[in-house]
Amino acid sequence: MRKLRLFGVAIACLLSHQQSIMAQGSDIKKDTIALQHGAHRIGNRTDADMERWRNLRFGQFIHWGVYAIPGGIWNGKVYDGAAEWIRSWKEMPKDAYDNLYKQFDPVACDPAAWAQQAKDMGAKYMVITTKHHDGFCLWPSKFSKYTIAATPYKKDIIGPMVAAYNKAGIDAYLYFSIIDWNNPDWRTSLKTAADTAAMVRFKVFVKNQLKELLERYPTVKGFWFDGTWDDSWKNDGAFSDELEQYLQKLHPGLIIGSRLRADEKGARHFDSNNRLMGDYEQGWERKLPEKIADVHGHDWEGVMTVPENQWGYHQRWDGHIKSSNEIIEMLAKSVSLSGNFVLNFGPKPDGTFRTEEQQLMTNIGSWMKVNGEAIYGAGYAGFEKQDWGYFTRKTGTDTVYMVVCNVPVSGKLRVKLPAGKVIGSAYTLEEPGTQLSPELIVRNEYFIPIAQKVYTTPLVVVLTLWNGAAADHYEKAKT
Ligand code: FHN
Repeated sequence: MRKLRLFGVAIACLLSHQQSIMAQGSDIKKDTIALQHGAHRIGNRTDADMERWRNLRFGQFIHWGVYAIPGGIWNGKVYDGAAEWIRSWKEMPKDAYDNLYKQFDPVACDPAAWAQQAKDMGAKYMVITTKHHDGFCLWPSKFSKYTIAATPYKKDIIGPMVAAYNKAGIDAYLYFSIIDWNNPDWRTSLKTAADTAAMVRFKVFVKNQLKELLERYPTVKGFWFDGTWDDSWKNDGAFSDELEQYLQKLHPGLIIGSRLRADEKGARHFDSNNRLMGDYEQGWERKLPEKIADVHGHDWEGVMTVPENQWGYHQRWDGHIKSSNEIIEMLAKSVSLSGNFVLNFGPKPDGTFRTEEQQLMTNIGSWMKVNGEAIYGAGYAGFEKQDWGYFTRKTGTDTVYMVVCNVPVSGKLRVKLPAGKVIGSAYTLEEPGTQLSPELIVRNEYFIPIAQKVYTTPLVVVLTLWNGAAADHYEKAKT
C-alpha cells in the first residue's frame, strides 16, 4: 500500500513538473521539430543575475546620438517619423547626415546629473544606445572611424555614463544595433556572392565591437540588441546562436533578450517550436500584455516612449504625450504581469533633457518614493483582476499591493482572495499608520473602504494575508 502511495506521489510530482514546463511555454507546438539553433532552455533563468534583473522592475532607456542634432527637423521641414530614423528620410541628404558628427559637442552632458535624475525617478537600471542604426558609436571604438572620438567632443560617453549610473546604484545595459548604415559591409539581404562575403566581414566587425564593449565596460549586466529583423541576420540563426553563446562565455551571467536571435528557419524571438530564445521576451515595444496568459510564464520587458513613437530627441512632440500617471499605470500593469518596464528619454544634442522629460522624471520619482515597494521585487499576485487597478505581490511573500488607478464611485475596493487566505491587515503606503477596515462580503470576498477624497496619483493599499478561512455565513444559491 505504502509503495502504491509513493508511486502516486511520484506521478503527481512528474505531472505537476510537466504542467509547469507546459505553463512556461503553454503553446509549444505539439509536433516539435528538431532545431539546432532554437531555444536552448525551457523556462526562465533561475540564476542570481536574472533574479536581480527581475527584481529591478523599472528602467530608463536613453536614445542619444547625432540624430539629436537635427532633432526631427531638416531645412525647416518636419520629419514625422521617429527622430533617430531621420537619415532614412528622403528629405535628408545622406552626406549631410553623415557629417553631422563634426558638430556633435554635448558640452552640457553631465553623467552624474543624468544618473541622479534617473535615481530620483526610481529607475533601477538603464539601457543606453552605444550605436543606433546609423552606426555612430558613442564610445571610441577601434573598429570604426565613425565614433565620438572623431567629434569636437572627442571623449568617451559610454564609460562615464556606466560609471555614473553604477555609482548611483543603477545597473547599466548596452543597446547595440546590428543594423549599421555606416558600415559598407552591412547588407539587409544577401543576393550575390559579394553580399555574402561582405556579411562575413560584417559579422566579424560585430563580434569585435561587442567584445570591445564588454572589455571596456565590464560592469554592464547585459546587451539590448536591436535591428535584427532584416533577412541578412534572421536567415543566419547559426551565427546569432553562436554569438549569444560567445558573449555569455566572455561575460558569464550576461542578460540578452529575445531580439538578438533567429533559429535556422528564420523564426525570431520564439523559435519554430514556439519556445522563447534569449533570457526574456523583448517584443513588448510601445505595447503591453493585457493578461497573465499573454506572457506564457516568460520573463519579459516592456519599453515605452513618451510621445507615441519618438525614441531620439525630436524638437516637435506632436500627438499624445503620456502623463506621469499614465506612465505609473503602465509600470504597475507591467509589474502586475511579472514584467519589467523601461521608459525612454531622448536627450538634446547638448546633453540636457527637455523640460517635459525632466518634469516626468520628477513626478514619477515623487510617486515611487512613497509607493516603490509595490514595484521593486514584486510580480503577479495570482488574484482576479479588478477594475480599480492592479494587484502586485512581493515575490515569495503574502504581502499584496493594490495599485488603485480608477477610484470606484462607491469608495470601496473589491478584493477576492484565494481559498484559505484572509486579510490580516490593510493600510495605504501614503498613510501606513492608519489601518483600513476591510468588510467581508461573502466567502473570501471583501470590500476595502478608502478615504473619500480627490486622488491626483494612484493610491497603493497594502494587504497582509493570513492563512485561514473566512466565516461563510451564506448558503450557496440553489439554482
Ligand atoms: O528601429 C528601432 C527604433 O529606432 C528604436 O530604437 C526602438 C527601441 O526599441 N527599436 C527599433 C524599432 O523597433
